[in-house]
Amino acid sequence: MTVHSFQEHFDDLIDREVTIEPKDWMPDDYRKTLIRQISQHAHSEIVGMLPEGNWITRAPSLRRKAVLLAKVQDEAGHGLYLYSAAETLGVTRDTLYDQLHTGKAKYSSIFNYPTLTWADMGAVGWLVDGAAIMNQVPLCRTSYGPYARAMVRVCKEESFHQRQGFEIMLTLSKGTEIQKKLAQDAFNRWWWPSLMMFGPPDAESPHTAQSVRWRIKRLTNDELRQKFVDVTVEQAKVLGLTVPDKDLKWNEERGHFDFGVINWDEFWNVVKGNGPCNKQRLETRKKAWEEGKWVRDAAMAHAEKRKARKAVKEAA
Ligand code: BYC
Repeated sequence: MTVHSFQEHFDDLIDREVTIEPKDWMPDDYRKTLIRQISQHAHSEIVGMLPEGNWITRAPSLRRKAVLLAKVQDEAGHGLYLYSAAETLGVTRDTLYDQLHTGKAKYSSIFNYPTLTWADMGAVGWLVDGAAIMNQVPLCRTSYGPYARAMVRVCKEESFHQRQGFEIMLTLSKGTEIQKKLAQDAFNRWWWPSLMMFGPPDAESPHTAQSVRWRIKRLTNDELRQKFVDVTVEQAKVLGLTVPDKDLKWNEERGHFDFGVINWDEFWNVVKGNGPCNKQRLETRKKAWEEGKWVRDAAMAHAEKRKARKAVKEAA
């Protein structure tokens, strides 16, 4: 086949919604876009463990502690599936870790905000995992097979995460006046950063149009953000909490909620590394990597020993 016919075959698979697999020919830019998105997604899962990990020792009951521990552990698992999916595109895990630890790679802006009270565990589960599911359910049909398959399991677990967050918010909002205040305060602080998670407006998103054409993204940033607002506003009513947006209004004609202007300067400032916790997150991540070196070395030495023992046995 000529490059031209490889390209035609690839386009045909995309048009017919046949997944692209690791050994299939793919345009360089498609591969690069996937490595960028999947690795950023993996880094987000790993850094996303930090704001919640911070609360494991301070959870208000043994049940809450066990649930939070399980959730944070799931996130480690999601990161690992995603790094594996990225590796199928020819990049090594060491390269990806290096990009994260040297600050070259991006991860979701949301994890650069602090978790100040227990109610933040509710708000993170409800809003951050809620936004994550909204973004990730369509990715179960993304055009690259290993990414799509990883997303199926991730979404099942995210759905449990979202419900545990909602349940914390429900308990607090039906509790004492102080608990209700904590829930509203957490909602006020996490609402806008959650809307930013979907990325810049479509008109200012350099990658959306091409990614939609390649069926990597099935919906645009603005479409997903709108779906999230519509669903979450109704959930806030159940909780009896007020959405911190004076411009929020049902628009009969559009059949959607209109909402206020997002502070995109804040978003870009956080993405560029100047959010409230960027430095702390990266330092914590690097420290964990350095302090975990002996575990990695021991695992490698063990694997080498087993390999050598097997070789001796086979030779005998
Ligand atoms: N934060 O052209 P655009 C989770 C960057 S983990 C930081 O729209 P794209 C969870 C973007 O990378 C949540 N940067 O890009 C874990 C690009 O910069 P580069 C993570 C952002 O890729 C633990 C530039 O802005 N989810 O759920 O078409 C606990 C222009 O943007 C952000 C995923 O990663 C942001 N929020 O669309 C709880 C999902 N937004 O790369 C929960 C998979 C944009 O050119 N990713 N940027 O330097 C995606 O769906 C897409 O990559 C995005 C962005 C919608 C995020």
